Amino acid sequence: MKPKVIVYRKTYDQVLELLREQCEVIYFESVDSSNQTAFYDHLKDAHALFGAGMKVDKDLLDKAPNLKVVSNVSVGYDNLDLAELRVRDILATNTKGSLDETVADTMFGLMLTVARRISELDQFVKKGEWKANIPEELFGVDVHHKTIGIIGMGGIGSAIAKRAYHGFGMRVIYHNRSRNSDAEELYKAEYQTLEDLLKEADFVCNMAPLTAQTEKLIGEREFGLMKKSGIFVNGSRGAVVDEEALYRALKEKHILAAGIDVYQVEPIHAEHPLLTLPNLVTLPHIGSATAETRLAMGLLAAESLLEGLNGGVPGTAIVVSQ
Ligand code: 8YV
Repeated sequence: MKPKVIVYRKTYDQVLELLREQCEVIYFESVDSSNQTAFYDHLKDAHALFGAGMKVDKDLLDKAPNLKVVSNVSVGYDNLDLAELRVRDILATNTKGSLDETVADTMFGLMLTVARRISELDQFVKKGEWKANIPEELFGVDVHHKTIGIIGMGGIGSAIAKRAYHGFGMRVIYHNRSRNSDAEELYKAEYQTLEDLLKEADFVCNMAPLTAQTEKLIGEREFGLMKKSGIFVNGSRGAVVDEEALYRALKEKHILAAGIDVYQVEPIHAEHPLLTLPNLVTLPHIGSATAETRLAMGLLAAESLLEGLNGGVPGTAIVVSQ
């Protein structure tokens, strides 16, 4: 009898084929009110869950008495109730290490777009407004040789530091739960308190994971500590930022500009005040969204799931069974 795996998010055929080698796969490209009953019916005898973003908490786990593995196709795992998983002896895994470079590319793209006003000037040309030499009021700011403050020096933060130090000659300062000696050695990264980082950085790049301790970590006080010439970018989770404080900081020009790829509520509502700000560049949570990387994430998540079902503890384990 093959173990039963529910896939609740669209993934690649190669990933499904890998899972089907050892499992019965119940595949939902997405789960919503139209198929939620079917999803819960299958959950009753499912041994593993595979997907990204679904809240896996007591309510859901009470409906899944046979669950052994939850495989997150994401590096973030704020959707998982780790205490409930641990007490039920359920292995949880993520896709750490498979998306660092791609997300770091996205964050640098966002930083450059904000700093050099690329979105705004693209529209300026396309609307036929380019009539003569560009006036200074449309100039952007330099990125190279400035100071980048990275909040969260994990795999993605380190990949950002690599680009900053080697690619743009930037000074790297960082704040993290613990010191990162590799980043300090490889990229001359300097550990700072959050307060000092916010005061010193020209670019503040948030990659802190969302936890009970980091919810609204960046709010009015923190934006107030930043330079008025400072640029803020967020690529981890929207809830790490107080969005009302971000709106006021940009509207009242306490900071120069910002770029965000993540939001407290996703998708962000078309009428949201943030979307009215000319000094904010927005992306639709595409940090890891390249076909190559999403396939690599899916294959890693599938391998982790299969290893877990076979009694192993993959390197991507977050919650190790007792
Ligand atoms: C998700 C992300 O993988 O990895 C994360 O934590 O936020 C994204 O890369 C994506 O949104 C779900 O497919």
